[in-house]
Amino acid sequence: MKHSEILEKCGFSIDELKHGGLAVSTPIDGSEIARLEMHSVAEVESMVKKSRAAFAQWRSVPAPRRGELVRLIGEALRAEKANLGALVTLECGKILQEGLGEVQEMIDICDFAVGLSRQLYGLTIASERAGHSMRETWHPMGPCGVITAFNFPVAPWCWNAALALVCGDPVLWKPSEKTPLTALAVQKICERAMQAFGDAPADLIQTIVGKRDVGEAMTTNPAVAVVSATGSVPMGKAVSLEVSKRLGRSILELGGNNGMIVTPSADLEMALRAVVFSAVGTAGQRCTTLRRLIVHESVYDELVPKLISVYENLSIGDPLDDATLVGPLIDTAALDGMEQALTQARADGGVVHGGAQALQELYPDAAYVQPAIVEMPGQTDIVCHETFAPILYTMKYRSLDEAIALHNGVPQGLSSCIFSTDVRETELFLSAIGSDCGIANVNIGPSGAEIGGAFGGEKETGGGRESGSDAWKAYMRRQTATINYSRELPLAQGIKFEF
Ligand code: UN1
Repeated sequence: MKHSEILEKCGFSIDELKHGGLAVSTPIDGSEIARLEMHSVAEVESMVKKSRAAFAQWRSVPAPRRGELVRLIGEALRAEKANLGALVTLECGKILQEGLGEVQEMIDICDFAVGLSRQLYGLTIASERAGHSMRETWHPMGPCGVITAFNFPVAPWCWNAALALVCGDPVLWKPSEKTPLTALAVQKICERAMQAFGDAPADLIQTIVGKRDVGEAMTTNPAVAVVSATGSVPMGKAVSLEVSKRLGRSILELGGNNGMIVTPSADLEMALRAVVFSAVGTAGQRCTTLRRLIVHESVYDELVPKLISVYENLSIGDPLDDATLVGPLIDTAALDGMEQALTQARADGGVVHGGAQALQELYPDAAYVQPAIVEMPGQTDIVCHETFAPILYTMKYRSLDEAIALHNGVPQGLSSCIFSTDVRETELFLSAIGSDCGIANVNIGPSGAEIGGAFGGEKETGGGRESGSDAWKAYMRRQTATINYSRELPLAQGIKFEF
């Protein structure tokens, strides 16, 4: 499909993509596909005001009715899956299967949120006083600002937005400046859904186009009650500082440096398949990408050479082509980052397999690479650093305790997994002295999480949880009510206060 055709199918007219200071290019060949007007800081201030006005109405709409809007958004996404999936591929370079998978995550979280809209349950609590009852109620919080990264340009927005909307919070979206088109396409879809809904408040869902300054204008505004940010650790630290300065609430989903432990009892065929998908998928640009493979010394020589030969035959190329498994990196800066990491790994004694730039003649302005496997003598600093590229560091271990220590010995704590058929090993990995990550899998790679679980992790990953389970609570304020239905006024803690 032609690039312009993908844009047209997502509802863009050629004219609206011609003017403005933000140039958007496709990582497929590095060519410019659009120019967009950017919002100014003053415009963002007025958008936040409008969001606040939308909140005044939306919070009074019954939650199941709010769920109806999310149902309509989910339906519209179902209808647009093929078009939006292709735009994800065009704008961020992930292969079409993964572009479609990302839209599927949006649809799934909408379904989840619709059910949730009838289940925003609070507790009832036993009161210590006679004739008293206590209960917790969850109320809407206020406008929710969502910052998203280029590598998952649409799904993380939807994990946040679908929950925020049923929770009664309007949404302001600041997408990565590298992927504003997918955001604007989703905004168009939401606008159609809001029209079908009928009486959604104006400006319930808004998208901010621009760079860091407009993101900051949103983040620092005290009217934005919740800020949810996905991206790099430096970005997350900046957001967290700004939001805490005003004692706002932030939800952070930042870097990962995800590991897999392969034990002697592992099914190595399964492990191999899981490694390839999770290390090479999205060209190593998922926050859940497998970056560290920690293999027992007795099976290392069986697994790693096979892996190296699979890597030699991976199809690298145009991500819109069905046969491709590895698309481009987002830009040449990412390529530089990969090359620097490989140079450092070699200096640390690592043996690099693959890792060269690919398809340079065909795409001189793009950044295609052969995924790399680097056999490391130990977990040096570069292994502890998240390089957003397809580099898989391999290391050997002797005892499971040593493997777990290596595994946890990095600053990030997002996702993790163990391949083993020994229940003692797998349960230890999942126990309090096992993996220290927010996600811990058994016989599944670290990437490709389902939306039903809470998504996020500890340490430099930021501690936030999005998507499933009870992540919705972060988008609401909890109110504790104590109700006295007696004719007395006893004080708690048995305090006497007679006058
Ligand atoms: C991300 O890279 O920011 O588990 C999100 C996964 C996807 C989400 C990745 N469901 O890999």
